[in-house]
Amino acid sequence: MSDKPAEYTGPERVFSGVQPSGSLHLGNYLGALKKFVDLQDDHDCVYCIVDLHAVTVWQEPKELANQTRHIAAAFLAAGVDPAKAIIYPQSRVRAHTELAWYFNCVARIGWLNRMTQFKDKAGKNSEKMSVGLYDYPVLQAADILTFKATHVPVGEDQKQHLELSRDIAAKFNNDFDAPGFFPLPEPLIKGPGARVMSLKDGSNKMSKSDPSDLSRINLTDDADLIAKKIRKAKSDAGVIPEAVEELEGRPEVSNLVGIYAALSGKSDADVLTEFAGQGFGAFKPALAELCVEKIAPITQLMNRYLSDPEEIDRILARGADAASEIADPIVGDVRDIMGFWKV
Ligand code: AQP
Repeated sequence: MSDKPAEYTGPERVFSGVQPSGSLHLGNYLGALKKFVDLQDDHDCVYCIVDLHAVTVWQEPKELANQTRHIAAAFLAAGVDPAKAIIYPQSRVRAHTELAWYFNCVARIGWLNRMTQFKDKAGKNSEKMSVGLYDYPVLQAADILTFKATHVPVGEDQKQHLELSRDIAAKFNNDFDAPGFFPLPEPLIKGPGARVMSLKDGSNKMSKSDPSDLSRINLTDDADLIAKKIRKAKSDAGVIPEAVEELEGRPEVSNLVGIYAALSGKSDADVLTEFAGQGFGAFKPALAELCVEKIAPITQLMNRYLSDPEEIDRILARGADAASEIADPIVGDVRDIMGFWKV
């Protein structure tokens, strides 16, 4: 019998990432950023701007560094505090790509073939997509496990990728007789805002890459634009129902109620009690007002941070050093476990 512990017994750590692939929207804020802030006081947190993931689709080289600063500004404006959490760009920490290669040799092609996000993003053009887009979930597993992160706050759309990270961790531990070396990371998905849907189609998630800007509320939108987008959001001819069960079959209404609930910190049921029987002519202005109240201070702060890019760069460089200090020894241990030559 092995004397190694069968399960991971190391410290807990939180890791998550956001791509610098466009302006952040309300879904990114509620599904990720807001959770990042809630966790930073009593957890060891690492928050990464995943620029290596962003380049799985074309990114304009002249824009990429600024997009990274933009996401850093959004983190800071949303309340992520670099004194409490590590914030850094993924491309500055080499451990991500090195571990991703080792994991490429652990993960099975059949596992990746089942990933629905690749199918959604590639559509009928999968043959023309980059190999990186296909391999994205393996890099994501490396992102998480290069810190031995135990908890990953993400939106609902990332659930399947997190399951793959767990499978890769378990197979690595098993194949290399290293029980408990990697933790099996737990997704932190539950809670309001885990799945914010498009304002134009309640069956699609709100997304940066949706061609219609009216489908999302960007963290950079001003009050007038937010009000316009909510006014034009798809709803239906009915009124706000009394009970949560009555939202069934009304995806757009359910989404608007969910957004109100997530932003106000109330439950869906409480929002329904407040607005039951009212039409969208009354509900939408209330929702627009709440959105502006919550988003405008973040936008203002983001602009303030963006006016001092050198300060953002200092924060990111310090974060990258701190991240490497944790990640490099873990990847060094992986090399030893796999038996690579060393002097
Ligand atoms: N609609 C959403 N509701 C809740 N959470 C969401 N997230 C994304 N969309 C929603 C969460 O935001 C975090 C960062 O996401 P990302 O930028 O790394 O990539 P993504 O999930 O691919 O976001 P987008 O907007 O859909 O980008 P594109 O269009 O480029 O693919 C993640 O935790 C994600 O779950």
